[in-house]
Amino acid sequence: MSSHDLDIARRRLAAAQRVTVLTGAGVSAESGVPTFRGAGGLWENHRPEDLATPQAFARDPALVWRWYQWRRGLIAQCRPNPAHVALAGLERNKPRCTLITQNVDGLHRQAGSRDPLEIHGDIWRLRCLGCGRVWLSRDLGLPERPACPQCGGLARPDVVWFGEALDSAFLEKAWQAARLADYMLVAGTSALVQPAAGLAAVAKEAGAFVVEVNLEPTPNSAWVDVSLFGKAGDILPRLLEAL
Ligand code: BV8
Ligand code: ZN
Repeated sequence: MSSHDLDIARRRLAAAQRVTVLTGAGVSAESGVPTFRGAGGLWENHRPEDLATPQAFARDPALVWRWYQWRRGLIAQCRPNPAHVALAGLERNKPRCTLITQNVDGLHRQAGSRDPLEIHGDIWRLRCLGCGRVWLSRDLGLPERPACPQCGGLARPDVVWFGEALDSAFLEKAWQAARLADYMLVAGTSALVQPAAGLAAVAKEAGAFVVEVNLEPTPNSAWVDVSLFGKAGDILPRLLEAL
C-alpha cells in the first residue's frame, strides 16, 4: 500500500459527510474467525456453500447444526481486533455513518458499533421453523436439533443461507446507505456474494468515493478509487487515526 494512496483516502474521509462501510470475513480474520474462502474455510471437508443452504439443512439438520456449533465455539473465543475497534471509532466521529456487515460473528457489536446492519444475520440468534420465534442463545452445548422453547419446533440458525432472500427492510436500508454515501469503505470482502457485493457499485454510481481494503485484488479493484492492500487490522486504524 502506498502512503500516497493512504493519504488520499484519509483526506477524502476527513471531508466526507456521509460514510457507508461494508465489511466481510477478512475484517474478522485477525480475530481468529476463519474466512469462507481462506484456508480455514473448510470444516470436515465440507465447503460453506454446501452447508449454508436450506437444502443442506432440510437434508441433514444435525450436520448443519454441528458446523454452526463448531463455528459458534470458535467465535466465542474470538475478540474484536483493531479493525473492528477503528470502525466503531469511525461511527463516533462521523454521525452519518452506516456500517453494513456480511459477518454473522457479532464482533462489530462487541467492538462498540452502535447499530451494525447485519444483512446476513447473526450466528448467536436462533429461529423456530414452527412458530417463527427468534431468540438469542450463546449456549455452546445446544443439542444437534435444538427445539423451540415455545412450541417444540425445530430451530435453525437465524442467518441468511445461499438461495435465501435477505431481509427486505435491511436490504433497502443498505441500498439507501450506499446511494446516499459520499464515501464508501469496503473492507475484507472477496466481493463475490450478491447482493452485498453490489453495494459498492451502487455507491460509485451515485458519486461516492470508494476505498477498498483487502489483502489482494477483488472484482471491485478495477474501478474503486483507491485500493489499500494489506491487513484490515493494520490499515483501518491508520486510515481512521487522522479523524
Ligand atoms: C440471494 C451467512 C436471491 C451464513 C452468507 C446459484 C445458486 C444459488 C444462489 C446463487 C447462485 N448464483 C448466485 C447466487 C446468489 C448467491 C451468491 O451470490 N452466490 C455466490 C457464491 C455466487 N447469493 C445468495 O444466495 C444470497 N441470496 O441471492 O437470494 C433470492 C431473492 C428472492 C427470493 C429468494 C432468493 C444470499 C447470500 C448470503 C449467504 N450467506 N453468510 C453463514 O455465515 O453461515 S454468505 C457468507 O459468505 C458471508 O456472509 C459473506 O457474504 C460470504 C463470504 O464472503 P466474504 O465475507 O467476502 O469472505 P471471503 O472468505 O469470501 O473473503 C474474505 C476476504 O477477506 C478475501 O477477499 C480476503 O482476501 C480478505 N482478507 C482475509 N484476511 C484479511 C482480508 N482482508 C483484510 N485483512 C485481512 N486480515
Ligand atoms: Zn416455535
